[in-house]
Amino acid sequence: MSQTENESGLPFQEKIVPELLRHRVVSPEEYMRIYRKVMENPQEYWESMARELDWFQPWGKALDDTNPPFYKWFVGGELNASYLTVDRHANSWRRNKVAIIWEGEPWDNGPKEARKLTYLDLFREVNRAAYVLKEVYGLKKGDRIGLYLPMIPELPIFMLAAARIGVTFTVVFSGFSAQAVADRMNDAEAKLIITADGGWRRGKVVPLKEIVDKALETTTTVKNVLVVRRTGTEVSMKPGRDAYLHEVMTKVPVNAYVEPERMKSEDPLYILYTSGTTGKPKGIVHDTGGYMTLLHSTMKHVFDIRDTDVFWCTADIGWVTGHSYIVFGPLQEGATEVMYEGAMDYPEPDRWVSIVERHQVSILYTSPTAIRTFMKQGEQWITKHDTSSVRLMHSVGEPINPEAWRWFHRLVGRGKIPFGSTWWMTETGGIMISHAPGSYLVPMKPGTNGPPLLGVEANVFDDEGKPMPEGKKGYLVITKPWPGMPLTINNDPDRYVKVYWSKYPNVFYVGDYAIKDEDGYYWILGRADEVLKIAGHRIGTYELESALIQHPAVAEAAVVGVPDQVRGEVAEAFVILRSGVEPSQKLREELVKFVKENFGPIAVFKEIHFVTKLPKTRSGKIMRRVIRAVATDSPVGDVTTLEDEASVEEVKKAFHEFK
Ligand code: 6R9
Repeated sequence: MSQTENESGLPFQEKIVPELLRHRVVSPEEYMRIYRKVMENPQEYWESMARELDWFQPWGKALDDTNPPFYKWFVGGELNASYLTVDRHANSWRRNKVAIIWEGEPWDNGPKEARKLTYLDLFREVNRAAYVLKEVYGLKKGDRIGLYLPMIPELPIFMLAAARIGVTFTVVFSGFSAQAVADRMNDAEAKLIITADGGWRRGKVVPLKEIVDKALETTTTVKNVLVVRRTGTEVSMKPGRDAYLHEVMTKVPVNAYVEPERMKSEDPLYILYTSGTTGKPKGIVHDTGGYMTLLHSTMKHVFDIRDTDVFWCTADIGWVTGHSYIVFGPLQEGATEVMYEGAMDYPEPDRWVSIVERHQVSILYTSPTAIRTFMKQGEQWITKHDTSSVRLMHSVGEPINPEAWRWFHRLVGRGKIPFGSTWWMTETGGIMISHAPGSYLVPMKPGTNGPPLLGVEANVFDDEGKPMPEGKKGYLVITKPWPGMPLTINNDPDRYVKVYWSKYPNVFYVGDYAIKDEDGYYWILGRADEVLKIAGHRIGTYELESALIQHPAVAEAAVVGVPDQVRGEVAEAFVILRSGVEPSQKLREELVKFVKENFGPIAVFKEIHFVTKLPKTRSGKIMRRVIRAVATDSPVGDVTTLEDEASVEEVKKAFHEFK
């Protein structure tokens, strides 16, 4: 079955099938009218969303803004995220409804291992896991734990178990290496880390336990390691410190019940580390009440979630997208969702299409990088399967180029279903700017993010904080507090104020470039700072530079992002070697390998160039703007603040030698 684009000659937006959907198709003007009405009192809107959750204790005030920017939502309210996602459904007609359809990686024309967990199963597993945390490890409200697990059901189960007893968790993406694990455990002061003997990824075992052992050489607070047996790989177990989950579980009653803690709305739920412009990753702390409210609102309006749906967010739980739209968002709605281990396109490019077909996925949430990879592999892998169950799609993580949008919309969206690009970030907790097929849907335009959601006030500012005219590029900002916003940066409230709330008074500075068009749609163009999005993974240039200079051959390094056809962006490094070290192709390869081992395999370099000088200001700061201009063949602009102009020539020469 192959369709041609626009076969009816109609523009995409008129080909939507309204009978499948709950939304009203509205014109941009009509949407803006509804939006402005809501924005006369956004707190009232957010309260109407919050009321649809189950609270142990209702809140008093919707927003406490007495100590900006440390806003608190739904003050006085009490609730529990584990209760909302698990108990609520296990105690309802959804008890025997499937919550999670899980497929593991060893894959041979289908999964070798698969699990289906109903809401009752999930309730039991989460309670038993909470019992382990509470009774075996003695953890209590306010303690912190780390999770370094592959994409197996134990990961959401332990997240929910921690939330149940008020333990704040921090998940480390399983593609990060020992240093990242150690830094995060130390900053979060984690007492326990839960990991696995390994995880499958593209036919190889990721040695998670081994990495944890290395990380624990430099951690100060971690007392215990709990190990899930996943791959059966032989790992070393330190007596008194390490234990296997299945052994611990033999002591836990099948029907263990652990009372969910009454959490205050503003109590932290989790910490998630994310990259910024300088320094080590920031531990973004999310609250409970505001966060769960934003997720409910977006599951309803952006995803139009219903009991008949099979929801599939293809992200990894190690990133915020997985926290919000695999764990807390869909489960709070009592949805049936798909979760998978490994890669979407391994061992065959159509693994993901086979998942869609076999489970009749109806809502698909994926990334531009994934779509561009599928484009390269060819549409025959998609048309081989029936994907007509899909009724709604969105992408996330990076800007989507119109070609990729059109291609995917034609092939999987049959040229007619709603397909948006949801803009948000770790800090926002959930989606902020997006098409909303669950309520009012404005016509789609390939590549856009659409208008801000109801309740969210955004803008595009110039350097002085004046709104940019339509069609002009500026800095994306959020101008009103929203539920789901960070509580703070862990251990560093000053940094929270400085990074997000200091460029403009009382306005949240995002760090993205954007354009607002004549219809009020936003087009987010990419980061305005030293943050890369490699295949949608957020990585600071600073982190890659630090990884490079740990190599004994490297004296200095500057990393910039350059465009890449599939991954959106990749890194390009300019390296000064220590005296006496000779540049060579072998060394280049060694450095790439070194960074992958020491930072993580998600670091993808286009090239590593050797130079003897880097463009710096007189105060010694590397001018990445100049380097990026060279690496993207664009004009270098003003270089009057440079210490040594010859450095630019040298970077140019190095770049052109290896283009
Ligand atoms: C959810 C997530 C945040 C950064 C953000 C922006 C980019 C995310 C986007 C998008 C254009 C979209 N980004 N979604 N850019 N269109 N639909 O990705 O969080 O990892 O914190 O990254 O991702 O640059 O600033 P996070």
